[in-house]
Amino acid sequence: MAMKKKAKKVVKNVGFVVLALVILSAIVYVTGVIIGEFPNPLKDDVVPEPEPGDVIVFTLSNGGFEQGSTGWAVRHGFNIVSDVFHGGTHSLKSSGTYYSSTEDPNKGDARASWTNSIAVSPGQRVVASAWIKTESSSCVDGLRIGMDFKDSSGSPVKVVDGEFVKWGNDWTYREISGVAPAGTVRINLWLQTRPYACPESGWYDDINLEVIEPAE
Ligand SMILES: [Ca+2]
Repeated sequence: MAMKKKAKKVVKNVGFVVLALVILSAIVYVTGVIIGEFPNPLKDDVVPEPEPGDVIVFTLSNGGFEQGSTGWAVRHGFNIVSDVFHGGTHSLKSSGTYYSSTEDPNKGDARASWTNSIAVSPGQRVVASAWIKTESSSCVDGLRIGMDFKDSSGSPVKVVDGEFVKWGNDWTYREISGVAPAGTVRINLWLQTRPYACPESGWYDDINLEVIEPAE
C-alpha cells in the first residue's frame, strides 16, 4: 500500500515539474517573439542562410540613383536630388503628396518602384536592402521598402513589407528577404512613404536587390 502511495506521489511530482517546464517554455517563447529574438511563425519568413554554391542570377542596377531615374518609376511625391545622398552624389527624395484611389483613380500609386519586372522562379531567394534618411516629424510610420511576389496573372502570391524607418532618423539600413513561393514568375520592388501627405521629406539611396538561385 505504502509503495503504491509513494509511486503515486512521484508521478504527481513529475507531472508538476513537466507542467512547470511547459509553462516556462511557453513564457520564454512568447517573450522571445515579442522582443524579436525568435521568429514569429505567423509573420516572419524563414529564409535560409547563404550556402556555398548559391548563384546570384540578378543584381539591381542604379540602386544609388547615380544614373537619375533610369530603371525607376519616379511618381508624384518623388524626385532625384543631389544635395542629400548616402553614396555617390544623388538620392531619391520623397516629399508629401496627395493620393486617393477613389477620388483620383488616374493619378497612380504614390509609391516609387523599380519599373522593370524582375524574373524570379519558385524556390529562389530574394534579398533587398536600402539606406533611408528621414526628417523629424510628428507623422506616424515613415519610409520603407517592400516587394510583391507575383504570379503570371499579376496577382501577388506573397508580400514582404519592410520595417519603417520612422520619421527623424539619420541614414538607417534596412534589409528584407523572402523565398519565392510556388507560382511566382516575377517580383515588384517598391518604396513607400507613409503617410503620403506627411509634409516632411525622406530619402532613399544605395538600394540593392539580388535574386539568388540556391545551391543544389
Ligand atoms: Ca546615391
